[in-house]
Amino acid sequence: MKIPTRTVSPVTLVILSMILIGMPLRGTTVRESDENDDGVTDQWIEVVDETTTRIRKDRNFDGVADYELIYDERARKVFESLDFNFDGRMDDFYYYEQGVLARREIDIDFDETIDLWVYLSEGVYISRIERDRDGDGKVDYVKDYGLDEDR
Ligand SMILES: [Ca+2]
Ligand SMILES: [Ca+2]
Ligand SMILES: [Ca+2]
Ligand SMILES: [Ca+2]
Repeated sequence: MKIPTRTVSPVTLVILSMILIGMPLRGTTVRESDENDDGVTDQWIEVVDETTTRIRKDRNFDGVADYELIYDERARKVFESLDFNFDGRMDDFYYYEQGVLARREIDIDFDETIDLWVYLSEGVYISRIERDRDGDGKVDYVKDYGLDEDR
């Protein structure tokens, strides 16, 4: 639970605390929609808290969400994930810092363990690649890219 403190006076803060203590925690609000009008929900927008909103989508309309996006109060991406092969399990993950893509993690063989980590600078330049080539969950190959190189 976060209370904005920058512009809040002490009195307001006390009142806010009383309200928060006195009220049961409200559940998250989920807004559902049916983008392809087939009668089955395929998009969920969930306000998790003041700083976090989560969108989930069912891109192939099989009833199972296969895309997730989390963004912050300034509409900057925080996290994104994708079920590339539509088996119901996410396998492609995007981690953002200040809204800029910093790292991507991919489960190449869809066995629910990450095989490839890609680190980016400025959101586009690959700075480092890590691989787990034998599938034991541990990195066994690392490639660092010089900052002067294009890729
Ligand atoms: Ca639908
Ligand atoms: Ca789906
Ligand atoms: Ca998958
Ligand atoms: Ca894997």
